[in-house]
Amino acid sequence: MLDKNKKFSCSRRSFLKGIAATGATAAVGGSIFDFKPGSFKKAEAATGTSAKVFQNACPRNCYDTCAILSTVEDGVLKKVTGNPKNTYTRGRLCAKGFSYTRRVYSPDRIKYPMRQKGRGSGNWERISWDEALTEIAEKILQIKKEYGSTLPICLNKYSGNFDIMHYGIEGMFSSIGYTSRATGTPCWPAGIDAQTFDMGTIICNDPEDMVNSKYIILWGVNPAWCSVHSMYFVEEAKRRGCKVVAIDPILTQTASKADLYLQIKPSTDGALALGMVRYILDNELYDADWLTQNSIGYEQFFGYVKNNITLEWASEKTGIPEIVIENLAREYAATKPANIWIGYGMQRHTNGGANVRAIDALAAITGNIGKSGGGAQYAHLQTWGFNYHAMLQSPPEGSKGGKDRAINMNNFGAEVLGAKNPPIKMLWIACRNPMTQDPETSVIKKAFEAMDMVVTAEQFMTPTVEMSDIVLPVTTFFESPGINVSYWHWWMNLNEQAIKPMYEAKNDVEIAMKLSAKLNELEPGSCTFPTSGDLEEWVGKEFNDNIYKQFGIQHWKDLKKGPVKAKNSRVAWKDGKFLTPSGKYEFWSEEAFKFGHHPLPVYVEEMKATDNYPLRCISPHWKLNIHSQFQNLDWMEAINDAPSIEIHPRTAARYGIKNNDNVKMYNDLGYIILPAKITETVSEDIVVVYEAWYKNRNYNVNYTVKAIPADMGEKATGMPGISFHDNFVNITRV
Ligand SMILES: Nc1nc2c(c(=O)[nH]1)N[C@H]1C(S)=C(S)[C@@H](COP(=O)(O)OP(=O)(O)OC[C@H]3O[C@@H](n4cnc5c(=O)[nH]c(N)nc54)[C@H](O)[C@@H]3O)O[C@H]1N2
Ligand SMILES: Nc1nc2c(c(=O)[nH]1)N[C@H]1C(S)=C(S)[C@@H](COP(=O)(O)OP(=O)(O)OC[C@H]3O[C@@H](n4cnc5c(=O)[nH]c(N)nc54)[C@H](O)[C@@H]3O)O[C@H]1N2
Ligand SMILES: [Mo]
Repeated sequence: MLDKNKKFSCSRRSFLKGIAATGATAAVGGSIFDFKPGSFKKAEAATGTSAKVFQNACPRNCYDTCAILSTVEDGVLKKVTGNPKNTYTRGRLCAKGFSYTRRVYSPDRIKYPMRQKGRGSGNWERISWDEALTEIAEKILQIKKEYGSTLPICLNKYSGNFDIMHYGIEGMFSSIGYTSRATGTPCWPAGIDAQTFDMGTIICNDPEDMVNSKYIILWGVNPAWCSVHSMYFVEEAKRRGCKVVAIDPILTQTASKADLYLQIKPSTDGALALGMVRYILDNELYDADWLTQNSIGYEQFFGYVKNNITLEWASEKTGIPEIVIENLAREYAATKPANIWIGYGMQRHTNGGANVRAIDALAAITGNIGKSGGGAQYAHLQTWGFNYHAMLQSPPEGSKGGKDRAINMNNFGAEVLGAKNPPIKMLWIACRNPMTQDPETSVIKKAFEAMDMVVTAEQFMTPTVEMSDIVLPVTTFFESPGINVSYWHWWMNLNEQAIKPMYEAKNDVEIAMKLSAKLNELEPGSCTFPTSGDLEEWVGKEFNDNIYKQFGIQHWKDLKKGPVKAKNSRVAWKDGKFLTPSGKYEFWSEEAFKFGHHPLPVYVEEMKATDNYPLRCISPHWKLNIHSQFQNLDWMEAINDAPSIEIHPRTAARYGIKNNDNVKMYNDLGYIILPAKITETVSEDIVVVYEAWYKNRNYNVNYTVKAIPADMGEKATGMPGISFHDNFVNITRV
């Protein structure tokens, strides 16, 4: 399924196209935690008579993809709350979600199209939509004429808005010809490939099923910040007698809620998993029946572990005492069902994929895969079988260039600068902030500087907009309709238009329509994207019978009554039918070998510190933003901590650094200066700087992060992932 679509160039497109084509979903069955939605009526009753309540859906790149109820009075968005009909969201939002009423009306919104005289100059002037579109369309046509194709035009779109309709941005690009596309994802690809080699694709249990677990390992994942609604199910499992273990180099808020916290040395998770496997083997605690019935290659895997892995070695690698590894292995193997949640944070390493394979193997040998309350949870795309009507557009007849050109999203700056025959001359940025989110910010900046034209469609004046020539104001999701599903839970939420678009803002799909009209006006036949259409009707065009069947609805408008949950299996791999070439769980994966990896889940050496750069900087996700979103709002600024660099007391003492001292963190790529926060929550060999964008603050860890690829990701997403956390630095007091 994934293989044949590998050529598709943009982020999740290969998956989505594959799912759209096959209508693929998981097998049937499953147990669901029963929630009584009593407070829903209260939410409606609380609204006055002139008030209307709308169904909305948070479209951010977040596990939780929340179902929202919004109250609108006299055309003004007054209140947002979680929709209690959704048994995952359970009537709650996160702090970011509750700030939406400010985000929509923020004085900082981009209100109308603007042109900047000199990138980075701040010298902006308001222009009309017609002027903006004319200038952009003329540039597209001029490039096509000069270079003989539209390949010099590059799209970089990713995760600012995961509404299904927003794949119309890719559609807009397909409809002008063959173009260059930022391909791959900075997010989760190494882990996807790992699970694809082991099981054939990614599928996880319904997170609501965690309540059935007796043992949960939260492995390199921080749901207390990054998936707040999941914590309810972790806590409920605990209440029912489950033990919770957290494994992370940082004592996170999640770890603080666990029964056991293991401060592992970064990038050594595979060693811990394999050490546990060794103990389980030696003590014959594995599930031999499951292995013989459902897997191939376990004999070779066991041979590898017996010959290469010792507990002593695992302990030395991970920094976790042998006795602790033994206890963990024994408890994990003996307590059924046991669930491992594998985070995205832990796979952002040069051996991240291999580490995920080792953890999968641990879950498999103990017979936990395919069980309610068990599993190796990573993600799923089983509810994404839409038509991709907005996305699937064809190039105009006679388009030159042959096919789209893939530009690695995870080395975007260098690849844009290096593109030849033809070079890249124009960028279109949507749902993205590469100037803060991508590695090697200084190289990204150079790439922007080298362009003839940069267009960014945005809501706020981000550092990426600052490096653009034209900015186009886009709507928030309250201002236009859409449809959202999650890569974690199994709900579908309709997003109704609740208020009129603010100022001159337009939805990205509407922008595509207007651009198409302008291109065809200037050169008839130059763009195949529809030039008009009703956005709500377009939502309807994303649905098909398979989706209706999966969610048990007759028509998409049924969703106006509230979110619905998929009816099919929410226990991954329950039927033991894996989507690997052999149809079994593959400890031995020929497919992995084809992609240049060892066929077995072996340990791959982690990257190590050097004399010049002796500290590893981990730059994970922050609680009060989602990447470059939310933190720019005044409401968030009011409650947020100032950004800092977190340092262990002993490390700080070694460098003569005290709390709040200004610290320069540097390597041969660049540096940043931040106040020190001395804390025992980080281990001695690391420093922590959260990835974030703060308005008007010179704070961006990615100035120091090199574009070092992760080991895996190419099979499923077209490009390897990125090792954000293999960033070696030094520090000094300034
Ligand atoms: N150092 C470091 N860097 C990282 C990471 C890390 O762990 N460490 N994590 C990485 C990960 S996992 C990810 S997913 C990426 C995320 O990086 P991005 O995909 O760039 O994500 P966001 O910053 O959430 O969104 C980008 C922009 O989309 C805009 N936007 C929102 N809605 C819309 C819309 O409807 N239309 C348009 N046109 N724009 C919209 C927002 O205002 C925002 O400025 O960052 C990566 N960067
Ligand atoms: N509040 C908030 N929520 C978010 C996001 C956000 O930015 N803010 N981003 C969303 C997105 S796009 C994503 S991808 C997810 C990310 O969700 P998570 O994966 O939960 O979050 P991260 O912060 O990327 O990483 C989780 C943990 O991995 C740890 N880690 C790093 N290296 C290692 C390692 O080698 N071994 C182990 N065991 N742990 C390691 C980090 O210390 C961190 O605590 O969250 C989503 N939700
Ligand atoms: Mo992500």
